[in-house]
Amino acid sequence: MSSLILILGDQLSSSISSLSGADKARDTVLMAEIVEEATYVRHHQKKVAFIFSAMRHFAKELEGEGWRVDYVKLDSSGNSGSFAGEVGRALKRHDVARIKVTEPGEWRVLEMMHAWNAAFDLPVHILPDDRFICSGDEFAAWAEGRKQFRMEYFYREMRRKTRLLMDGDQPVGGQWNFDKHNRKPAKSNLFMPDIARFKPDDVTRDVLTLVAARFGNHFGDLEPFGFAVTRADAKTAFDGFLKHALPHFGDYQDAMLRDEKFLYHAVVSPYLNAGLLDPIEMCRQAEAEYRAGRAPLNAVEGFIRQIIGWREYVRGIYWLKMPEYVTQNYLGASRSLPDFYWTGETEMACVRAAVIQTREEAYAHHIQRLMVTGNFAMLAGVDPAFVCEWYLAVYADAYEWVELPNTLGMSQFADGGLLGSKPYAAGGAYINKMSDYCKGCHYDVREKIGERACPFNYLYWDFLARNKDKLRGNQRLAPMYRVLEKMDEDRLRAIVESAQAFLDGLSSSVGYSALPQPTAKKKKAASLEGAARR
Ligand code: FAD
Ligand code: DLZ
Ligand code: SF4
Repeated sequence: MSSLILILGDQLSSSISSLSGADKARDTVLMAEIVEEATYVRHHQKKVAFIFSAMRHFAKELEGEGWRVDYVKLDSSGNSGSFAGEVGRALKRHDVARIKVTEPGEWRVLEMMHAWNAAFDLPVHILPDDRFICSGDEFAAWAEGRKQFRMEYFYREMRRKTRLLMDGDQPVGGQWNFDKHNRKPAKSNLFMPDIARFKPDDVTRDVLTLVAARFGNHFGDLEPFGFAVTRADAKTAFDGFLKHALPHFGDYQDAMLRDEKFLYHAVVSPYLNAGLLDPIEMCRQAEAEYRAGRAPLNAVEGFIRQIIGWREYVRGIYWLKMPEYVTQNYLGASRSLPDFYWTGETEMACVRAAVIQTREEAYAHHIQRLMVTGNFAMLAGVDPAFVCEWYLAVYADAYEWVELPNTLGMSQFADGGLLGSKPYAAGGAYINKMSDYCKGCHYDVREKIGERACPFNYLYWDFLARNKDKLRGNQRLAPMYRVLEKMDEDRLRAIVESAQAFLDGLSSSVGYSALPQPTAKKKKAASLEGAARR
């Protein structure tokens, strides 16, 4: 039976399940550049260029391996601009008996696919995405009966399953987690490796011209463009990380430096999430560095935990809890996203650095996302729908399955503690300890109240006071609530007034053309409608 095999822009792996068992002589692969995918949130220009260029290179690789690939460019005549439209058009070009596709990473796209059987009157085979270690069913079985989910316990299961860093049935080194050896503040005189950057070839140059013309009003700098767009170059980038950065990965995982955008991070998430790199292969390579004595256990364990622990855990939660998950707003936050998330125009040096680097690179490392932009949004009470939309649009590695639990759950506590045990809320002291941002800031991190006080300081206490009913019972926040309860009334009033004055001064005018449309609310409504229909 001949098949039309649809391969999506984040399924660029030659081992993808939709290709396994397929017949090169009979089947046709369909890949399509889709305007709806680039604009349902208005993705960063670099992200769109990365995906289109990586798709074009992957299509060529498949053709080189003997596959028949029907590739629809964004500006191909008749391109309908949607997945359903392109599948429909392809079915007129090819005489096939069924449609095959690996399950998509987003619930939104899976919903579309569920309608195709009726729309095209053909069987639609949606195959599991076996690039992940834990299937949806396996995660659901693990989650069954647990009141709270904790990544640490899930991670141990994944270690046992993959046999990574195991000595028999025991973890190498006698512990599952070496985090207490990690998380040192970085010093600016440390040697920081450069990340690999790749010169755009002709294919990428064509894509850059296209993206500039069609998506030039999206957030983000398109050039200089240095992403790897092939598996070979992505592997080169990862090999560079293993050699130069992995040994310090754990030590400086939570550090931030003004002039170092990447520190010792791998900067491979766009490649991994698009399918250019394989998670298990990466972890085995990292383990080999430890076994060969080239990287310490705390670094290698920490790295492997991010991939087989956090990455798999957030995906499990996404599929377990969608579509309701997207509507969660436990703290009832309702503020609009301040404009400086798009412009970088703020006196807060830490936020400015994170936003400007995001605009330039479509990348910020985890602690910038969590403890700077995420922390600020939560303290300020920004509606999580707007926060999620921002994170989904601006990062080259962002797809809803990974972005949503990280943003809504981990960083905004909007799921009320399902994903993590406490809100990642912190005042300026934390940022000052882990970074060198505060030295050059307009605000004074030591000041708690008043115009020059660090906004994170008064917003932190204002957040705890404002959300007392919901958070007072959280054991991990109990010491902070004891401090709050003992706080002098006048001081608390002054804190709340400082917070109010600062928040009142924020502008959320959504005032220039590069700003995405506020689709988050519509998305929420659509999700609920979809859920109600089923
Ligand atoms: P490293 O720090 O070098 O870590 C290595 C790898 O571990 C990463 O490439 C990534 O694949 C994986 N990893 C680490 N932490 C996580 C995590 N919490 N969840 C999933 N994978 C993880 N990651 C995304 O891939 N896409 C997103 O859209 C995304 N959105 C985020 C939003 C917020 C608010 C926060 C706090 C985190 C988000 N993350 C997201 C997780 C993390 O910040 C990125 O994976 C990481 O910064 C990618 O950079 P890196 O490759 O240098 O990672
Ligand atoms: C993110 C993205 C973009 C910008 N463009 C395309 C595209 O043109 N064609 C395509 O197949 N995929 C694209 N993607 C990735 C999809 O949005 C992604 O496959 C779904 O969100 C499911 O994870
Ligand atoms: Fe950020 Fe406050 Fe430090 Fe300024 S003083 S960089 S706002 S933490």
